[in-house]
Amino acid sequence: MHKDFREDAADAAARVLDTNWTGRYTVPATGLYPHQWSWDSAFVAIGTRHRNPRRARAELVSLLEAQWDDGRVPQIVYDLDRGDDYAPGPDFWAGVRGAPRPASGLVQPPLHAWSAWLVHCADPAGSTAEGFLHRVYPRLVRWHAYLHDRRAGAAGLPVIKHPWESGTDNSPLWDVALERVPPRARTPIRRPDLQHAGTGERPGARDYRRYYRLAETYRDAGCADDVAIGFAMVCPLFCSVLAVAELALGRVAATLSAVDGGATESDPGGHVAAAARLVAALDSHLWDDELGLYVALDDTTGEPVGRATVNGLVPLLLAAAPTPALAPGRAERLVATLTGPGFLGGGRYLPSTSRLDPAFDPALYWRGPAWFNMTWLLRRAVWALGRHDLAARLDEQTTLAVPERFPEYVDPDTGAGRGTRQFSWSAALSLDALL
Ligand code: 2M8
Repeated sequence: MHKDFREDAADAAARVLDTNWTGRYTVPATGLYPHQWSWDSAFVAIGTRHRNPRRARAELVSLLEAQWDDGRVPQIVYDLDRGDDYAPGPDFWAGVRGAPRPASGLVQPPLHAWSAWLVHCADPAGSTAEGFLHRVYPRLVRWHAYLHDRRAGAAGLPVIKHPWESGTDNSPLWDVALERVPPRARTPIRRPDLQHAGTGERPGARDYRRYYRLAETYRDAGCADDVAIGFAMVCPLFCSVLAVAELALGRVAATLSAVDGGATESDPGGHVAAAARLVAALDSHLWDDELGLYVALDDTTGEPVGRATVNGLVPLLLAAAPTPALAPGRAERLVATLTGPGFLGGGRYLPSTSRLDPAFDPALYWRGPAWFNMTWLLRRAVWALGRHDLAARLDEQTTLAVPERFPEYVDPDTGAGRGTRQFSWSAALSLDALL
């Protein structure tokens, strides 16, 4: 990419992030998503750290201040002034105990420790002066403990209780389990989202009835995790991100021990051991040899979900980690799948669902379009493996960001923007890729 183009694009990305910054956190998009979202903030901080590390730290601190008593970090932290602009809103979750702020009872992929480590590394002096790692470390430990302890499934991997928790809401990975959920909810369903994105680009009414029903059932059980609500899935993206986050937390712990001579109770080895356990369980339970990637597992039935999605490629992030690494041969197979006809070999950009899957739809949200966060995750993985050719190929999506006005996602063949525009993580991760 030409230097002037890079600088202009980085400036444009930074402007999106400035516009979406509320003073405490960054909304994913001003119209469609007017509150704070959990993994969006983690991605946003990764981009913001380059231009404004103090704000990147504030982004993560504000999210972690909404952590529940039981350790969970909520999917959404609501802005009460915008209560009706997104559904379900704060009223839906009101009355559930344990949340210090109005928030959803669900969670999202645990990228935060990794983000915190990257944010610290961008400005170690400012971070140390603010005591950033000291502030976030205990909260991140409790967050991971919540997932390991309260969300433990039969395979020794954490389960998600709702498709929203995967971050990939209508991925085909959840279709069969979702079919078992009655498509009826007591709460009237409102769809303010459809004022900001086309109906063909958002989950449909059938999905929403089940999303509400599940969320209602979980809420009515007090968001207790020992109550079966009819949906408990193990997601390869969620689990591998947790393993990467544990490795990052190990680095945070080692840094804290070094600066204060062990005064902070931190346990670098424990985090690496937790990551190793996750990787071993992922390798034993989620690998699909026919598809050549990792799949989801239905914790209720014990059945694997043999669908090829980008979620199943994300464990490639663990292939180059010094310890623990994936089982022998897996990295090569994942790269072959990534470059094969279902993904990069079949079209220009990285689709969220394999082009060979019967549900593939280039316009429909997580069932085909190319997302900037998935491309960023895979780019990190192939770069770490020394596959700079593939990293350059994945970088091609970044060139779409400015002309398409930082879209939520793009058509994986034409690159045409889809969903909402001026979307924060598309801007943040483009900024990260451009600098
Ligand atoms: C989408 O999810 C929300 C529910 O959390 C929705 O569809 O309304 C997903 O793309 C999710 O990954 C993302 O965090 C969220 C906000 O950008 O939007």
